[in-house]
Amino acid sequence: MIAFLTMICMAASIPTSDGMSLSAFTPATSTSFTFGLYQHTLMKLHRPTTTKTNARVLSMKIKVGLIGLPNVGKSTLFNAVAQKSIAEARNFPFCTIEPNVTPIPIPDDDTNHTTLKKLATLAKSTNALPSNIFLVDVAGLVKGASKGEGLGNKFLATVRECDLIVHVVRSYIDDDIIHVSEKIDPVSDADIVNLELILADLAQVQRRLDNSACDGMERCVLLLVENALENGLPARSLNLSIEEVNAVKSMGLLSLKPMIYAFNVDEVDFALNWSESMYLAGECMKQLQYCDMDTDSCMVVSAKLESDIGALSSEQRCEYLESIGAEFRDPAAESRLWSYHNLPLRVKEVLHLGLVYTGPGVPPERSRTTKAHILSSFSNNGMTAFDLAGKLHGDIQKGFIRAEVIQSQDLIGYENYSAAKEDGRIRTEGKEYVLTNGDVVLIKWR
Ligand SMILES: Nc1nc2c(ncn2[C@@H]2O[C@H](COP(=O)(O)OP(=O)(O)O)[C@@H](O)[C@H]2O)c(=O)[nH]1
Ligand SMILES: *[C@@H]1O[C@H](CO)[C@@H](O)[C@H](O)[C@H]1NC(C)=O
Ligand SMILES: *[C@@H]1O[C@H](CO)[C@@H](O)[C@H](O)[C@H]1NC(C)=O
Ligand SMILES: *[C@@H]1O[C@H](CO)[C@@H](O)[C@H](O)[C@H]1NC(C)=O
Ligand SMILES: *[C@@H]1O[C@H](CO)[C@@H](O)[C@H](O)[C@H]1NC(C)=O
Ligand SMILES: [Mg+2]
Repeated sequence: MIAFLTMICMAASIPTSDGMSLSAFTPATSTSFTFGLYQHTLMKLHRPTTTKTNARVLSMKIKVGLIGLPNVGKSTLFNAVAQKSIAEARNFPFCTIEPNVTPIPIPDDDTNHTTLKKLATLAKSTNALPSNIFLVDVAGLVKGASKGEGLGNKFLATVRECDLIVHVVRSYIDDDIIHVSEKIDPVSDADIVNLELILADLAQVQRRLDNSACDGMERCVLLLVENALENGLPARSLNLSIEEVNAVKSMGLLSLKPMIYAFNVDEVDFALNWSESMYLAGECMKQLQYCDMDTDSCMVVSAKLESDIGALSSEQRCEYLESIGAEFRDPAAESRLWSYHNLPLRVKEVLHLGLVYTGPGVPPERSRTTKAHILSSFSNNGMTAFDLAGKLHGDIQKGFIRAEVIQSQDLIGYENYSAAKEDGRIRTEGKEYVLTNGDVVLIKWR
Protein backbone atom coordinates (compact mmCIF):
# COMPACT_ATOMS: atom_id res chain seq x y z
CA MET A 1 0.00 0.00 0.00
CA ILE A 2 2.67 2.46 1.03
CA ALA A 3 4.66 1.59 -2.06
CA PHE A 4 1.74 2.53 -4.29
CA LEU A 5 1.18 5.80 -2.53
CA THR A 6 4.82 6.63 -3.09
CA MET A 7 4.46 5.79 -6.76
CA ILE A 8 1.46 8.05 -7.11
CA CYS A 9 3.36 10.89 -5.52
CA MET A 10 6.35 10.26 -7.77
CA ALA A 11 4.14 10.21 -10.83
CA ALA A 12 2.34 13.34 -9.79
CA SER A 13 4.61 15.94 -11.28
CA ILE A 14 5.34 14.36 -14.65
CA PRO A 15 3.63 16.28 -17.43
CA THR A 16 1.89 14.39 -20.22
CA SER A 17 1.10 15.03 -23.85
CA ASP A 18 -2.26 16.49 -22.84
CA GLY A 19 -0.48 19.07 -20.72
CA MET A 20 -2.12 17.53 -17.71
CA SER A 21 -0.59 16.13 -14.63
CA LEU A 22 -1.47 13.05 -12.75
CA SER A 23 -3.31 13.83 -9.59
CA ALA A 24 -1.61 13.30 -6.29
CA PHE A 25 -3.62 12.05 -3.41
CA THR A 26 -2.66 13.25 -0.01
CA PRO A 27 -3.08 10.20 2.17
CA ALA A 28 -2.77 12.49 5.19
CA THR A 29 -6.48 13.27 5.00
CA SER A 30 -7.42 9.67 5.63
CA THR A 31 -4.76 9.31 8.36
CA SER A 32 -3.52 5.76 8.78
CA PHE A 33 -5.08 2.70 7.25
CA THR A 34 -6.79 1.03 10.16
CA PHE A 35 -7.50 -2.62 9.71
CA GLY A 36 -10.46 -4.35 11.28
CA LEU A 37 -11.69 -1.23 13.03
CA TYR A 38 -15.28 -1.86 12.08
CA GLN A 39 -15.33 -5.57 12.65
CA HIS A 40 -18.32 -5.20 14.99
CA THR A 41 -20.34 -3.67 12.17
CA LEU A 42 -19.61 -6.65 9.98
CA MET A 43 -21.15 -8.85 12.60
CA LYS A 44 -24.21 -6.69 13.18
CA LEU A 45 -25.31 -6.92 9.55
CA HIS A 46 -26.93 -10.18 8.61
CA ARG A 47 -25.10 -10.85 5.43
CA PRO A 48 -25.60 -13.69 3.01
CA THR A 49 -22.60 -15.95 3.41
CA THR A 50 -22.44 -18.04 0.29
CA THR A 51 -24.10 -16.92 -2.94
CA LYS A 52 -22.40 -14.22 -4.90
CA THR A 53 -25.10 -11.78 -5.86
CA ASN A 54 -22.95 -9.51 -8.00
CA ALA A 55 -25.80 -7.06 -7.67
CA ARG A 56 -25.96 -3.78 -9.44
CA VAL A 57 -28.44 -1.18 -10.44
CA LEU A 58 -28.30 -0.07 -14.04
CA SER A 59 -29.40 3.18 -15.52
CA MET A 60 -31.65 3.15 -18.59
CA LYS A 61 -28.91 4.51 -20.80
CA ILE A 62 -25.89 2.34 -20.28
CA LYS A 63 -22.69 4.34 -20.04
CA VAL A 64 -19.21 2.91 -20.11
CA GLY A 65 -16.33 5.11 -18.96
CA LEU A 66 -12.83 4.85 -20.44
CA ILE A 67 -10.27 5.59 -17.74
CA GLY A 68 -6.56 5.06 -17.27
CA LEU A 69 -3.30 6.90 -16.78
CA PRO A 70 -2.47 9.66 -19.26
CA ASN A 71 -1.03 8.54 -22.62
CA VAL A 72 -2.24 4.96 -22.38
CA GLY A 73 -4.36 5.34 -25.53
CA LYS A 74 -7.84 6.15 -24.22
CA SER A 75 -8.61 8.87 -26.73
CA THR A 76 -7.05 6.89 -29.57
CA LEU A 77 -9.28 3.94 -28.74
CA PHE A 78 -12.30 6.18 -28.29
CA ASN A 79 -11.73 7.83 -31.66
CA ALA A 80 -11.27 4.50 -33.40
CA VAL A 81 -14.59 3.26 -32.05
CA ALA A 82 -16.39 6.56 -32.69
CA GLN A 83 -15.09 6.68 -36.26
CA LYS A 84 -16.53 3.24 -36.88
CA SER A 85 -19.83 4.24 -35.31
CA ILE A 86 -20.03 7.23 -37.60
CA ALA A 87 -19.13 5.09 -40.61
CA GLU A 88 -22.01 2.76 -39.79
CA ALA A 89 -24.36 5.58 -38.86
CA ARG A 90 -26.07 5.60 -42.22
CA ASN A 91 -27.60 2.31 -41.18
CA PHE A 92 -28.11 3.25 -37.57
CA PRO A 93 -29.03 6.91 -37.15
CA PHE A 94 -27.94 8.29 -33.81
CA CYS A 95 -28.94 11.42 -32.05
CA THR A 96 -26.22 14.05 -31.77
CA ILE A 97 -24.31 13.94 -28.54
CA GLU A 98 -21.26 15.37 -26.80
CA PRO A 99 -17.83 14.99 -28.46
CA ASN A 100 -16.47 12.66 -25.80
CA VAL A 101 -19.45 10.31 -25.94
CA THR A 102 -20.11 7.84 -28.71
CA PRO A 103 -22.84 5.27 -29.11
CA ILE A 104 -21.76 1.73 -29.95
CA PRO A 105 -24.43 -0.63 -31.20
CA ILE A 106 -24.74 -3.82 -29.19
CA PRO A 107 -24.24 -6.72 -31.59
CA ASP A 108 -26.49 -9.76 -31.70
CA ASP A 109 -24.67 -12.87 -30.62
CA ASP A 110 -23.05 -13.15 -34.03
CA THR A 111 -21.48 -9.65 -34.08
CA ASN A 112 -23.08 -8.53 -37.35
CA HIS A 113 -26.58 -7.60 -36.21
CA THR A 114 -27.76 -10.55 -38.24
CA THR A 115 -30.78 -11.34 -36.11
CA LEU A 116 -31.93 -7.74 -36.20
CA LYS A 117 -31.39 -7.55 -39.97
CA LYS A 118 -33.26 -10.78 -40.61
CA LEU A 119 -36.16 -9.64 -38.44
CA ALA A 120 -36.25 -6.28 -40.21
CA THR A 121 -36.33 -8.02 -43.59
CA LEU A 122 -39.11 -10.33 -42.43
CA ALA A 123 -41.09 -7.35 -41.12
CA LYS A 124 -40.41 -5.36 -44.32
CA SER A 125 -39.09 -2.56 -42.12
CA THR A 126 -37.08 0.25 -43.64
CA ASN A 127 -35.18 0.86 -40.39
CA ALA A 128 -33.26 -1.65 -38.31
CA LEU A 129 -32.28 0.07 -35.10
CA PRO A 130 -29.84 -1.65 -32.78
CA SER A 131 -29.65 -0.76 -29.13
CA ASN A 132 -26.59 1.21 -28.05
CA ILE A 133 -24.29 1.49 -25.15
CA PHE A 134 -22.51 4.82 -24.73
CA LEU A 135 -18.76 5.00 -24.48
CA VAL A 136 -17.37 8.03 -22.61
CA ASP A 137 -13.76 9.20 -22.96
CA VAL A 138 -13.26 10.45 -19.42
CA ALA A 139 -10.75 13.22 -20.03
CA GLY A 140 -7.70 12.52 -17.93
CA LEU A 141 -6.83 13.40 -14.46
CA VAL A 142 -7.04 17.04 -13.54
CA LYS A 143 -4.67 19.92 -13.69
CA GLY A 144 -3.60 21.39 -10.40
CA ALA A 145 -2.23 18.18 -9.01
CA SER A 146 0.62 20.18 -7.56
CA LYS A 147 -1.92 21.81 -5.24
CA GLY A 148 -2.82 18.34 -4.07
CA GLU A 149 -6.37 18.55 -5.31
CA GLY A 150 -6.69 14.93 -6.22
CA LEU A 151 -9.04 13.78 -8.94
CA GLY A 152 -11.03 16.61 -10.37
CA ASN A 153 -14.70 16.88 -9.54
CA LYS A 154 -15.68 16.67 -13.17
CA PHE A 155 -13.68 13.49 -13.68
CA LEU A 156 -15.28 11.94 -10.62
CA ALA A 157 -18.80 13.05 -11.51
CA THR A 158 -18.44 11.61 -15.01
CA VAL A 159 -17.18 8.25 -13.82
CA ARG A 160 -19.82 8.07 -11.07
CA GLU A 161 -22.53 8.21 -13.73
CA CYS A 162 -21.09 5.25 -15.61
CA ASP A 163 -22.39 1.70 -15.20
CA LEU A 164 -19.09 0.09 -15.98
CA ILE A 165 -15.45 1.12 -16.20
CA VAL A 166 -13.12 0.22 -19.03
CA HIS A 167 -9.66 0.59 -17.61
CA VAL A 168 -7.12 1.09 -20.38
CA VAL A 169 -3.65 -0.13 -19.51
CA ARG A 170 -0.62 0.64 -21.65
CA SER A 171 1.26 -2.43 -22.78
CA TYR A 172 2.74 -0.98 -25.95
CA ILE A 173 6.31 0.16 -26.12
CA ASP A 174 7.01 3.40 -27.95
CA ASP A 175 9.95 5.51 -26.85
CA ASP A 176 8.40 8.58 -28.47
CA ILE A 177 5.40 8.49 -26.16
CA ILE A 178 6.16 9.53 -22.60
CA HIS A 179 5.05 7.17 -19.93
CA VAL A 180 4.03 8.79 -16.65
CA SER A 181 6.28 6.62 -14.54
CA GLU A 182 8.90 6.19 -17.23
CA LYS A 183 8.58 2.46 -17.75
CA ILE A 184 6.00 0.07 -19.14
CA ASP A 185 4.58 -1.88 -16.26
CA PRO A 186 0.91 -2.71 -16.83
CA VAL A 187 0.38 -4.26 -13.41
CA SER A 188 1.68 -1.37 -11.33
CA ASP A 189 -0.02 1.15 -13.66
CA ALA A 190 -3.35 -0.58 -13.15
CA ASP A 191 -2.79 -0.77 -9.40
CA ILE A 192 -2.08 2.98 -9.28
CA VAL A 193 -5.36 3.79 -11.00
CA ASN A 194 -7.31 1.29 -8.90
CA LEU A 195 -5.87 2.80 -5.76
CA GLU A 196 -6.91 6.26 -6.90
CA LEU A 197 -10.46 5.02 -7.30
CA ILE A 198 -10.35 3.47 -3.83
CA LEU A 199 -9.02 6.65 -2.25
CA ALA A 200 -11.60 8.79 -4.05
CA ASP A 201 -14.34 6.50 -2.72
CA LEU A 202 -12.86 6.52 0.75
CA ALA A 203 -12.87 10.32 0.92
CA GLN A 204 -16.47 10.39 -0.29
CA VAL A 205 -17.64 7.66 2.07
CA GLN A 206 -16.01 9.34 5.06
CA ARG A 207 -17.62 12.66 4.14
CA ARG A 208 -21.01 10.97 4.01
CA LEU A 209 -20.44 9.13 7.29
CA ASP A 210 -19.68 12.45 8.98
CA ASN A 211 -23.23 13.51 8.16
CA SER A 212 -25.71 12.48 10.84
CA ALA A 213 -28.42 12.16 8.19
CA CYS A 214 -26.62 9.02 7.05
CA ASP A 215 -28.22 6.26 9.11
CA GLY A 216 -29.84 2.82 9.02
CA MET A 217 -28.96 0.53 6.16
CA GLU A 218 -26.98 3.24 4.37
CA ARG A 219 -24.67 3.78 7.35
CA CYS A 220 -24.21 0.04 7.87
CA VAL A 221 -23.26 -0.52 4.26
CA LEU A 222 -20.97 2.50 4.17
CA LEU A 223 -19.14 1.32 7.26
CA LEU A 224 -18.58 -2.00 5.54
CA VAL A 225 -17.40 -0.24 2.43
CA GLU A 226 -15.13 2.04 4.43
CA ASN A 227 -13.55 -0.96 6.06
CA ALA A 228 -12.91 -2.63 2.71
CA LEU A 229 -11.48 0.57 1.21
CA GLU A 230 -9.18 1.07 4.19
CA ASN A 231 -7.87 -2.41 3.53
CA GLY A 232 -7.15 -1.45 -0.06
CA LEU A 233 -10.11 -3.41 -1.42
CA PRO A 234 -12.69 -2.02 -3.84
CA ALA A 235 -16.33 -1.86 -2.74
CA ARG A 236 -17.24 -4.58 -5.24
CA SER A 237 -15.12 -7.07 -3.30
CA LEU A 238 -17.90 -7.10 -0.66
CA ASN A 239 -20.43 -8.94 -2.84
CA LEU A 240 -23.17 -6.57 -1.66
CA SER A 241 -26.79 -7.63 -2.09
CA ILE A 242 -29.17 -5.70 -4.31
CA GLU A 243 -30.72 -4.03 -1.22
CA GLU A 244 -27.30 -3.00 0.05
CA VAL A 245 -26.32 -1.62 -3.34
CA ASN A 246 -29.57 0.31 -3.50
CA ALA A 247 -28.91 1.84 -0.09
CA VAL A 248 -25.70 3.47 -1.34
CA LYS A 249 -26.68 3.88 -4.98
CA SER A 250 -26.72 7.68 -4.93
CA MET A 251 -23.02 7.72 -4.02
CA GLY A 252 -22.05 6.28 -7.41
CA LEU A 253 -19.10 4.52 -5.78
CA LEU A 254 -16.34 4.09 -8.35
CA SER A 255 -14.90 0.91 -6.91
CA LEU A 256 -18.32 -0.73 -6.92
CA LYS A 257 -18.52 -0.64 -10.70
CA PRO A 258 -17.52 -3.71 -12.64
CA MET A 259 -14.30 -3.31 -14.56
CA ILE A 260 -13.05 -4.45 -17.92
CA TYR A 261 -9.31 -4.09 -18.33
CA ALA A 262 -8.31 -3.18 -21.88
CA PHE A 263 -4.64 -3.97 -22.42
CA ASN A 264 -3.44 -1.74 -25.21
CA VAL A 265 -0.76 -3.73 -27.02
CA ASP A 266 1.52 -3.06 -29.97
CA GLU A 267 0.07 -3.39 -33.44
CA VAL A 268 2.42 -6.27 -34.14
CA ASP A 269 1.56 -8.16 -30.96
CA PHE A 270 -2.08 -7.63 -31.70
CA ALA A 271 -1.98 -8.72 -35.31
CA LEU A 272 0.58 -11.50 -35.12
CA ASN A 273 0.21 -12.85 -31.63
CA TRP A 274 -3.26 -12.08 -30.38
CA SER A 275 -3.67 -15.27 -28.33
CA GLU A 276 -0.32 -14.71 -26.69
CA SER A 277 -1.33 -11.14 -25.84
CA MET A 278 -4.59 -12.39 -24.41
CA TYR A 279 -2.71 -14.91 -22.30
CA LEU A 280 -0.35 -12.24 -21.01
CA ALA A 281 -3.29 -9.97 -20.19
CA GLY A 282 -4.77 -12.76 -18.08
CA GLU A 283 -1.44 -13.15 -16.29
CA CYS A 284 -1.36 -9.41 -15.55
CA MET A 285 -4.87 -9.60 -14.11
CA LYS A 286 -3.76 -12.29 -11.69
CA GLN A 287 -0.96 -10.09 -10.40
CA LEU A 288 -3.16 -7.10 -9.60
CA GLN A 289 -3.61 -6.07 -5.98
CA TYR A 290 -7.27 -6.97 -6.30
CA CYS A 291 -8.94 -8.74 -9.14
CA ASP A 292 -12.13 -10.73 -9.13
CA MET A 293 -12.06 -13.08 -12.09
CA ASP A 294 -15.84 -13.53 -11.80
CA THR A 295 -16.82 -9.90 -12.12
CA ASP A 296 -13.80 -8.24 -13.71
CA SER A 297 -12.92 -9.04 -17.26
CA CYS A 298 -10.17 -8.23 -19.70
CA MET A 299 -9.61 -7.71 -23.37
CA VAL A 300 -6.72 -6.91 -25.65
CA VAL A 301 -6.96 -3.84 -27.86
CA SER A 302 -4.65 -2.09 -30.26
CA ALA A 303 -5.72 1.51 -30.16
CA LYS A 304 -3.31 2.67 -32.84
CA LEU A 305 -4.03 -0.15 -35.27
CA GLU A 306 -7.77 0.20 -34.71
CA SER A 307 -7.64 3.90 -35.36
CA ASP A 308 -5.43 3.44 -38.45
CA ILE A 309 -7.60 0.86 -40.15
CA GLY A 310 -10.85 0.86 -38.18
CA ALA A 311 -12.91 2.69 -40.77
CA LEU A 312 -11.98 0.26 -43.54
CA SER A 313 -14.37 -2.45 -44.62
CA SER A 314 -13.90 -5.93 -43.27
CA GLU A 315 -12.35 -7.07 -46.57
CA GLN A 316 -9.93 -4.14 -46.70
CA ARG A 317 -8.90 -4.78 -43.12
CA CYS A 318 -8.17 -8.40 -43.91
CA GLU A 319 -6.06 -7.30 -46.88
CA TYR A 320 -4.14 -4.87 -44.71
CA LEU A 321 -3.55 -7.44 -41.99
CA GLU A 322 -2.32 -9.91 -44.58
CA SER A 323 0.06 -7.28 -45.92
CA ILE A 324 1.74 -7.04 -42.50
CA GLY A 325 1.91 -10.80 -42.16
CA ALA A 326 -1.23 -11.61 -40.20
CA GLU A 327 -3.90 -13.76 -41.75
CA PHE A 328 -7.60 -13.82 -41.07
CA ARG A 329 -9.31 -15.95 -43.67
CA ASP A 330 -12.64 -15.68 -41.91
CA PRO A 331 -13.95 -12.10 -41.80
CA ALA A 332 -16.33 -13.04 -38.96
CA ALA A 333 -13.42 -14.16 -36.77
CA GLU A 334 -11.47 -11.07 -37.72
CA SER A 335 -14.27 -8.66 -36.81
CA ARG A 336 -14.43 -10.13 -33.32
CA LEU A 337 -10.96 -8.75 -32.62
CA TRP A 338 -12.02 -5.13 -32.88
CA SER A 339 -13.14 -3.05 -29.95
CA TYR A 340 -16.12 -1.80 -31.91
CA HIS A 341 -17.51 -5.34 -31.80
CA ASN A 342 -15.70 -6.80 -28.85
CA LEU A 343 -16.26 -4.07 -26.30
CA PRO A 344 -20.07 -4.00 -26.42
CA LEU A 345 -20.07 -7.81 -26.36
CA ARG A 346 -17.96 -7.76 -23.21
CA VAL A 347 -20.18 -5.13 -21.64
CA LYS A 348 -23.21 -7.24 -22.48
CA GLU A 349 -21.60 -10.21 -20.80
CA VAL A 350 -20.39 -8.39 -17.69
CA LEU A 351 -23.68 -6.52 -17.13
CA HIS A 352 -25.75 -9.57 -18.06
CA LEU A 353 -27.63 -7.72 -20.76
CA GLY A 354 -29.98 -9.32 -23.24
CA LEU A 355 -31.85 -8.03 -26.26
CA VAL A 356 -35.53 -8.09 -27.14
CA TYR A 357 -37.03 -6.94 -30.42
CA THR A 358 -40.10 -5.04 -31.51
CA GLY A 359 -41.38 -4.39 -35.02
CA PRO A 360 -42.38 -7.70 -36.61
CA GLY A 361 -46.16 -8.06 -36.64
CA VAL A 362 -46.82 -4.32 -36.47
CA PRO A 363 -48.88 -3.25 -39.51
CA PRO A 364 -46.58 -1.36 -41.93
CA GLU A 365 -48.83 1.69 -41.92
CA ARG A 366 -48.08 2.08 -38.21
CA SER A 367 -44.34 1.49 -38.11
CA ARG A 368 -41.52 0.60 -40.46
CA THR A 369 -38.95 0.14 -37.74
CA THR A 370 -37.58 -3.03 -36.24
CA LYS A 371 -35.76 -2.27 -33.07
CA ALA A 372 -33.59 -4.00 -30.49
CA HIS A 373 -34.04 -3.06 -26.84
CA ILE A 374 -31.69 -3.71 -23.95
CA LEU A 375 -32.96 -6.27 -21.50
CA SER A 376 -31.33 -6.00 -18.13
CA SER A 377 -31.71 -9.02 -15.91
CA PHE A 378 -30.83 -6.80 -12.97
CA SER A 379 -33.89 -4.59 -13.19
CA ASN A 380 -35.35 -5.97 -9.98
CA ASN A 381 -37.36 -9.03 -10.95
CA GLY A 382 -36.76 -8.77 -14.67
CA MET A 383 -38.37 -6.61 -17.32
CA THR A 384 -42.03 -7.37 -18.00
CA ALA A 385 -44.04 -6.93 -21.19
CA PHE A 386 -45.72 -4.00 -19.43
CA ASP A 387 -42.34 -2.35 -18.73
CA LEU A 388 -41.40 -2.70 -22.38
CA ALA A 389 -44.72 -1.12 -23.39
CA GLY A 390 -43.79 1.84 -21.20
CA LYS A 391 -40.44 2.17 -22.94
CA LEU A 392 -42.16 2.25 -26.34
CA HIS A 393 -44.77 4.85 -25.47
CA GLY A 394 -46.88 5.97 -22.52
CA ASP A 395 -50.06 5.42 -24.53
CA ILE A 396 -49.05 1.90 -25.47
CA GLN A 397 -48.54 1.09 -21.80
CA LYS A 398 -51.82 2.75 -20.79
CA GLY A 399 -53.81 0.88 -23.41
CA PHE A 400 -51.98 -2.45 -22.90
CA ILE A 401 -54.23 -5.42 -23.79
CA ARG A 402 -51.83 -8.32 -24.31
CA ALA A 403 -48.44 -9.20 -25.73
CA GLU A 404 -47.66 -11.63 -28.51
CA VAL A 405 -44.29 -13.28 -28.03
CA ILE A 406 -42.02 -15.51 -30.09
CA GLN A 407 -38.29 -16.23 -29.91
CA SER A 408 -36.40 -14.44 -32.69
CA GLN A 409 -34.64 -17.60 -33.92
CA ASP A 410 -38.01 -19.30 -34.25
CA LEU A 411 -39.59 -16.38 -36.10
CA ILE A 412 -36.65 -16.08 -38.50
CA GLY A 413 -37.51 -19.54 -39.81
CA TYR A 414 -40.73 -18.16 -41.29
CA GLU A 415 -41.29 -15.99 -44.29
CA ASN A 416 -43.38 -13.50 -42.38
CA TYR A 417 -45.13 -12.89 -39.07
CA SER A 418 -48.52 -14.19 -40.16
CA ALA A 419 -47.00 -17.46 -41.34
CA ALA A 420 -45.56 -18.02 -37.84
CA LYS A 421 -48.91 -17.10 -36.34
CA GLU A 422 -50.83 -19.51 -38.56
CA ASP A 423 -48.41 -22.20 -37.52
CA GLY A 424 -49.37 -21.56 -33.88
CA ARG A 425 -45.85 -20.44 -32.89
CA ILE A 426 -46.86 -17.14 -31.35
CA ARG A 427 -47.81 -17.13 -27.67
CA THR A 428 -50.16 -14.73 -25.96
CA GLU A 429 -48.88 -13.26 -22.72
CA GLY A 430 -50.17 -10.75 -20.16
CA LYS A 431 -48.72 -7.65 -18.49
CA GLU A 432 -46.71 -9.67 -15.98
CA TYR A 433 -44.83 -11.72 -18.55
CA VAL A 434 -41.10 -11.53 -17.86
CA LEU A 435 -39.16 -11.07 -21.10
CA THR A 436 -36.28 -13.34 -21.98
CA ASN A 437 -33.27 -12.72 -24.19
CA GLY A 438 -34.17 -12.97 -27.89
CA ASP A 439 -37.93 -12.45 -27.48
CA VAL A 440 -39.77 -10.68 -30.28
CA VAL A 441 -42.69 -8.84 -28.74
CA LEU A 442 -45.81 -7.39 -30.34
CA ILE A 443 -47.92 -5.39 -27.92
CA LYS A 444 -51.62 -5.14 -28.62
CA TRP A 445 -53.11 -1.96 -27.20
CA ARG A 446 -56.13 0.20 -27.61
N1 LIG B 1 2.71 3.04 -30.68
C1 LIG B 1 1.50 3.22 -30.15
N2 LIG B 1 1.15 4.46 -29.79
C2 LIG B 1 -0.07 4.65 -29.25
C3 LIG B 1 -0.97 3.56 -29.05
N3 LIG B 1 -2.10 4.05 -28.47
C4 LIG B 1 -1.90 5.37 -28.33
N4 LIG B 1 -0.68 5.74 -28.80
C5 LIG B 1 -0.12 7.09 -28.83
O1 LIG B 1 0.02 7.56 -27.50
C6 LIG B 1 -0.27 8.95 -27.45
C7 LIG B 1 -1.31 9.21 -26.39
O2 LIG B 1 -2.51 8.55 -26.77
P1 LIG B 1 -3.93 9.07 -26.28
O3 LIG B 1 -4.95 8.20 -26.90
O4 LIG B 1 -4.07 10.52 -26.48
O5 LIG B 1 -3.82 8.75 -24.71
P2 LIG B 1 -4.82 9.17 -23.52
O6 LIG B 1 -4.09 10.19 -22.73
O7 LIG B 1 -4.98 7.90 -22.73
O8 LIG B 1 -6.10 9.64 -24.11
C8 LIG B 1 -0.72 9.35 -28.84
O9 LIG B 1 0.36 9.97 -29.49
C9 LIG B 1 -1.07 8.04 -29.51
O10 LIG B 1 -0.85 8.08 -30.89
C10 LIG B 1 -0.56 2.26 -29.46
O11 LIG B 1 -1.30 1.26 -29.35
N5 LIG B 1 0.69 2.15 -30.00
C1 LIG C 1 -17.15 -12.56 -2.24
O1 LIG C 1 -17.30 -13.78 -2.95
C2 LIG C 1 -16.08 -14.46 -3.21
C3 LIG C 1 -16.37 -15.76 -3.95
O2 LIG C 1 -17.45 -15.68 -4.77
C4 LIG C 1 -15.34 -14.80 -1.91
O3 LIG C 1 -14.09 -15.36 -2.22
C5 LIG C 1 -15.15 -13.52 -1.11
O4 LIG C 1 -14.58 -13.84 0.13
C6 LIG C 1 -16.48 -12.82 -0.89
N1 LIG C 1 -16.24 -11.59 -0.18
C7 LIG C 1 -16.93 -11.24 0.90
C8 LIG C 1 -16.52 -9.97 1.55
O5 LIG C 1 -17.84 -11.90 1.34
C1 LIG D 1 4.06 -15.25 -29.89
O1 LIG D 1 4.67 -14.94 -28.65
C2 LIG D 1 5.40 -15.98 -28.07
C3 LIG D 1 5.91 -15.57 -26.71
O2 LIG D 1 6.07 -14.20 -26.59
C4 LIG D 1 6.56 -16.38 -29.00
O3 LIG D 1 7.27 -17.46 -28.45
C5 LIG D 1 5.98 -16.75 -30.36
O4 LIG D 1 7.02 -17.02 -31.26
C6 LIG D 1 5.12 -15.62 -30.91
N1 LIG D 1 4.50 -16.04 -32.16
C7 LIG D 1 4.58 -15.30 -33.28
C8 LIG D 1 3.85 -15.83 -34.46
O5 LIG D 1 5.20 -14.25 -33.31
C1 LIG E 1 -22.15 -8.58 -42.32
O1 LIG E 1 -23.29 -8.12 -43.03
C2 LIG E 1 -23.01 -7.60 -44.34
C3 LIG E 1 -24.31 -7.20 -44.99
O2 LIG E 1 -25.02 -6.33 -44.17
C4 LIG E 1 -22.32 -8.67 -45.19
O3 LIG E 1 -21.98 -8.12 -46.44
C5 LIG E 1 -21.07 -9.16 -44.48
O4 LIG E 1 -20.50 -10.21 -45.23
C6 LIG E 1 -21.43 -9.67 -43.09
N1 LIG E 1 -20.23 -10.04 -42.40
C7 LIG E 1 -20.13 -11.17 -41.73
C8 LIG E 1 -18.83 -11.37 -41.04
O5 LIG E 1 -21.02 -11.99 -41.66
C1 LIG F 1 -46.59 -14.87 -45.66
O1 LIG F 1 -45.87 -16.03 -46.07
C2 LIG F 1 -46.67 -17.05 -46.65
C3 LIG F 1 -45.75 -18.19 -47.00
O2 LIG F 1 -45.01 -18.62 -45.90
C4 LIG F 1 -47.38 -16.52 -47.87
O3 LIG F 1 -48.24 -17.51 -48.40
C5 LIG F 1 -48.21 -15.28 -47.52
O4 LIG F 1 -48.76 -14.70 -48.66
C6 LIG F 1 -47.30 -14.25 -46.81
N1 LIG F 1 -48.13 -13.15 -46.36
C7 LIG F 1 -47.81 -11.88 -46.57
C8 LIG F 1 -48.75 -10.87 -46.00
O5 LIG F 1 -46.80 -11.55 -47.17
MG1 LIG G 1 -7.08 11.52 -23.89
